[in-house]
Amino acid sequence: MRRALPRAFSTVALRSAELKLGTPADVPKAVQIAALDASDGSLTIRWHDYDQTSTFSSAWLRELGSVETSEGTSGSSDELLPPHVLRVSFDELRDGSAAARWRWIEMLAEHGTTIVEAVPTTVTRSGDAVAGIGSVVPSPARASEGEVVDGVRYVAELLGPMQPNIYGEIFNVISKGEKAENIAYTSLALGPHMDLPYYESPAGVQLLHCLRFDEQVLGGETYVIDAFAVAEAFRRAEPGAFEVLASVPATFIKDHSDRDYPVLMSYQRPHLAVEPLSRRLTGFFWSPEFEGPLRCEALSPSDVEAYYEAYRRLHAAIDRAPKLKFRLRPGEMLVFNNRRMLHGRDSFSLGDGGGRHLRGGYVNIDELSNRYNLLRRAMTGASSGAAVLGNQDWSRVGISLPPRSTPRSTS
Ligand SMILES: O=C(O)CCC(=O)C(=O)O
Ligand SMILES: [Fe+2]
Repeated sequence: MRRALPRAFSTVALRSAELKLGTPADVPKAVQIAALDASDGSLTIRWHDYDQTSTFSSAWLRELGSVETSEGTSGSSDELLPPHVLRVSFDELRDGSAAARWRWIEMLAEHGTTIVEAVPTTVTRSGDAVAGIGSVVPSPARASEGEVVDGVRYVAELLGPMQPNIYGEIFNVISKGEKAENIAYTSLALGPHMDLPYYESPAGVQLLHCLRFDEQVLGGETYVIDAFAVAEAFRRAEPGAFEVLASVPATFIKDHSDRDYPVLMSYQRPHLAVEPLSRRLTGFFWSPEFEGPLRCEALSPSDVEAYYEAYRRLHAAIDRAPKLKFRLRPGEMLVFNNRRMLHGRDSFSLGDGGGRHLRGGYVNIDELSNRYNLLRRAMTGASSGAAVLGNQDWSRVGISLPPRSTPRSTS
């Protein structure tokens, strides 16, 4: 069932926005308005019990009251389209204008996938302040001019600090045969998945920099799928199965103690996270290679059966979903939102003396959210946007920030 949230403003909520000191617990149960005036694009309230007048701009009120439904995101039609991708050159990001950085981050936040072209293997840092937005884009580069850093780190840090993880901050995707700590480090096919699903905070943005992809290598194409679009189409087609996968906790597990950095991590949660009032989708967790048996004691045998039936259906829907596929070329870096897009790869054979080498890393999803919010406000003046971050934020858009200077109070 879908239910729209009320759009009316509660006087209590408006009053709470006026609290300069204190917390929501200090807001009285009932708040009365003595006089209202709506003119000049703003609303002025004289409070009954306070010797105070508050003015709220209509833009601020619109943001406070706006509730976006899932319709209108990609995937609103039953015919799913392949994900969008923005291609941008490394030089444009490095030396370019604020507009280039904003376009890249906006695309990443709103559509989930970008490719940065011609990224060098290592980058020498130089004063990296971007004209006009220097203060909202804290650049690590400015603190360490002249330092030589990995290309993955350089691009990652345009978004925020790298996310440490069990594969190290920067990892190499090379076929290692028997010694592989992960199926990704073989030449086998990888079905659609997210990385680090057994973390409380799975990888946010994933970067995969192609260092080598020889012509004789057969296969090995990388692809992405918009999991949120698939889930919305799945909900329309199979509402019952959707609800099962939004309520039964799956088990995500990584049990590998025989490695340099031993790991035993497990996390239970439903595949689909939904906000309980509107049932809007806020998160998608899917990584079949890292899923273990259901473990919830509260489940009955029929719940377990329903889970596996629903699982098979969603698995098939993901399989059918349109993929955006790339045979990455050396220098290209695929940068995508691991919380919203599933990714995978075709199997490959190296051919005669061929090699395939990707270098990867992650940035926490909160860093993308932060950078997107700041740039959006600096570039457009808006304080909420249409990002689908998959970060389990109940506002769906991932952000609902108070505008910079309103409301104003006069005593
Ligand atoms: O080899 C690829 O194209 C992707 C590997 C992968 O899934 C990963 O490193 O997370
Ligand atoms: Fe992966």
